[in-house]
Amino acid sequence: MKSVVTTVVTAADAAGRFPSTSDLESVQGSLQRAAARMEAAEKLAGNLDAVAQEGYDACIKKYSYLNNEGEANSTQTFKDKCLRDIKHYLRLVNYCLVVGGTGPLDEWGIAGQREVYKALNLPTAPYVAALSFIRTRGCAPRDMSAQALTEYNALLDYVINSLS
Ligand SMILES: CCC1=C(C)/C(=C/C2=NC(=C\c3[nH]c(/C=C4\NC(=O)[C@H](C)[C@H]4CC)c(C)c3CCC(=O)O)/C(CCC(=O)O)=C2C)NC1=O
Repeated sequence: MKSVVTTVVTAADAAGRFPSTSDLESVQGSLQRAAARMEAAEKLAGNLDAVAQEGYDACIKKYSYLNNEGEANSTQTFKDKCLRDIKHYLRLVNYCLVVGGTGPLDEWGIAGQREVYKALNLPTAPYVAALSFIRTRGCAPRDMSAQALTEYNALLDYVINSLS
């Protein structure tokens, strides 16, 4: 599993050197943000189903053609899979918050996603709409502290970007 520590150590290793001062500073910076990330992970986990549902509802409202016959939200199975996909992304965001790096998203969410959606003939814009809506909904201090929200939003931006 890739984390802030393994990323830095692997890079230094590959270059045949010990981690430099700036490598260590980046690890230290990440460790200092760990409390904020853990808070975000905990709050997200506690509310994940409701957050995913809101994102799903917003994206289907925006792209209501998806409900038409033959489209990707037209059957109960498809609806369930769509909501499940949004939950997958949120769960991966959660793992990234815990490990302090984008490894889980990169390896399990983003690698190959374009090919999968293309093969299944699924548009990515509704995913972007769902996650962007979710991005606008998080609110500090109501949902989590400002620092935690910054960490959470950065990962949402990262996924949104990968799908845009
Ligand atoms: C852990 C990371 C992970 C992701 C991200 C993931 C996505 C994912 N979504 C899939 C299907 C699917 N995903 C959707 C989703 C949608 N329907 C809509 O109207 C919208 C466009 C969209 C929701 C925003 C649908 C309808 C299918 C089934 C498509 C089909 O069978 O033709 C499939 C094919 C396998 C299956 O049917 O379960 C994968 C791999 N799987 C994973 O393991």
